[in-house]
Amino acid sequence: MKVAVVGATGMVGEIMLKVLAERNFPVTELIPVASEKSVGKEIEFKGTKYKVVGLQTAVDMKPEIALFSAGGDTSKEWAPKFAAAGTTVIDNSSAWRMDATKKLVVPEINASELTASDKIIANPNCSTIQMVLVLAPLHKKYGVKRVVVSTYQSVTGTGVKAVKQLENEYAGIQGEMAYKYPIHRNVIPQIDVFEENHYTKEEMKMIRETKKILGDNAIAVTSTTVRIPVVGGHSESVNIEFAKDFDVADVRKMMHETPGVTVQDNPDTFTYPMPIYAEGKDDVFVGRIRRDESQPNTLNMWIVSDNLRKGAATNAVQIAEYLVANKLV
Ligand code: 11C
Repeated sequence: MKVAVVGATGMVGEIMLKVLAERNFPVTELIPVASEKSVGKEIEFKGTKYKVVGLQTAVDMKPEIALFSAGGDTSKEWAPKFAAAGTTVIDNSSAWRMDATKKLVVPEINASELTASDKIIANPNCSTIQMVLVLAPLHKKYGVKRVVVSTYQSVTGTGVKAVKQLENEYAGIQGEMAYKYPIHRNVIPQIDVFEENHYTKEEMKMIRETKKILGDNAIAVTSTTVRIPVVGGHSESVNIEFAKDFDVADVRKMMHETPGVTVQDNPDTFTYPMPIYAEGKDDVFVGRIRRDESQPNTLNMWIVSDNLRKGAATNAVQIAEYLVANKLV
């Protein structure tokens, strides 16, 4: 496969290259793509050096697959150009996610919807992916009625500038700010811009994308998304009300059996998911599984995952793997 990675020098792009190599994706030719200021730079992939090229050069090279992580504006403009050249684009931005003509895919849940005519495929938001992976099997068995989620999100979700802000503040250095407020020794209850209803865009992504991926508009979701001074991954407190009653032991068993999910849940040994364990791993970790005793048919859980891995790069590469395995590219 001739594979282009658009945004190859960015934070997610670098992990995409790492994940492609780790999972031995059948890359015969790699095309690292970035903005004009990075063109000509060299990047290494599996021991071979490749020169970064610009977007038009990459389109002309007609890759079979292009993994995009270069922001919504680049995706809006360039994904259709790659698609017109016959490339299948897997896009990590929010540009196409809610477009009714595009599939929004978490492979373990809905890859079977993909066909060879899907030329632009959307990768969901990181905080959505880790939650829906856990919700999907529970929805099948018990019917999810309502989800209340509060997130504790890593600064890596914002990008290098935010990681630098945290490091600078930690070291007591004045530097550029990615956020309006200090993040070291702080918690910021705003991720992305505010929408008209006073929810943030990140919160609305969790609400809208969950319904689309699970294919059920009747699921009620409400979300509060919060940035915390952490780098290893996003954490989520999730409260789920089901249509039917459940057995906690059965929920735990289902979680053990769900591909891509690892259960870390033992109060006796103080075992629960944390970003320091999730960082650099592909799985979604779930723990603190317990009944919400305040109302019927309701469950509490704690979900943690490396937002740059399953929340972005790994999910995109898994979509590409599905396309290859099913001869859709
Ligand atoms: C964050 N979830 O943590 C965001 C980053 O729509 O893919 C990813 C934004 C997106 O800030």
